[in-house]
Amino acid sequence: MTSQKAMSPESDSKVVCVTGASSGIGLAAAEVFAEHGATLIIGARRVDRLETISKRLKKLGAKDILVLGLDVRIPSSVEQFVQSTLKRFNALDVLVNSAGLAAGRDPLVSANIDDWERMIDTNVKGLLRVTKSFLPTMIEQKRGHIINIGSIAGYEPYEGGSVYSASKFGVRAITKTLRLELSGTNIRVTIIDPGMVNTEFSLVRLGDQEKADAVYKGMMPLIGRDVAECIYFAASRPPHVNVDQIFVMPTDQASATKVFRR
Ligand code: NDP
Ligand code: 8X3
Repeated sequence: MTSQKAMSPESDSKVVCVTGASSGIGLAAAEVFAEHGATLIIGARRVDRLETISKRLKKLGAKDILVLGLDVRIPSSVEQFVQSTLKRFNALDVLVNSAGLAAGRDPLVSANIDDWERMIDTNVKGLLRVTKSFLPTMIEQKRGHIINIGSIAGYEPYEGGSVYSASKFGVRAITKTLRLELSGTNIRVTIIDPGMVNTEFSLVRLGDQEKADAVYKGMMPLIGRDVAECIYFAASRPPHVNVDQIFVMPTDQASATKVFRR
């Protein structure tokens, strides 16, 4: 396989912050950036996992790594996360907002209101909070790249997904708004919208490994790495290129609800 390093030197030695780096897409994104020599700040609630991951990232080629506990729902946690990052590196080139979740798959009438709050607090308010806290630095340094993880659910609602979908419609609206508001600042804004990715997402959503496995039964889902490579592609374009959006779906998934199963 040809070295991606040679193919796209743009992200080498960039300072890259990944939220939700303890699992799935965020973890895979951190790995790809590490392979390209980036300096990484990795955040999530499970710091023990991040510590282990950090050792691997170093071996993969990360220039420097800062591990920080982060709960995007808690303002003081976000504030501390951002301050620690800026204190150590005094700059941020790329922010990957991958922290997120779905909770439950019940119809709206019987859904658990606590689940709604978890999803909105994490996927929408958490993403907003982290982004807002890093933006003054990006504006001042006259460069930066915000990469949000949306979803096919941000375009196509499905039964049992009302609030998760609403949160991802929200991520799309926020991304577009930022793209408009940041015009002329040199800051790039991208949304990556995946279909089904086999991560811990379904386990978190359904709370049961058997049910989570059934989501991907008979079909070939994406893996975190597939999405991470899209993230890296966007981040490694030359500065005059803004990849606005990448839709990435499993070949077996033609829409939010049409999935081919063998
Ligand atoms: P995972 O469950 O594997 O990873 C989710 C990550 O988010 C974990 O690192 C978790 O870390 C972190 N996280 C969750 N809540 C918080 C919080 N309050 N504060 C900080 N970090 C948090 O799922 P994915 O990697 O699949 O999900 C990543 C993103 O991709 C999400 O936004 C999801 O909506 C989106 N997505 C996923 C798809 C899929 O099919 N898997 C498809 C389309 C989009 P920790 O628990 O340690 O805090
Ligand atoms: C996750 C993909 O189809 O479960 O965003 O909504 S789906």
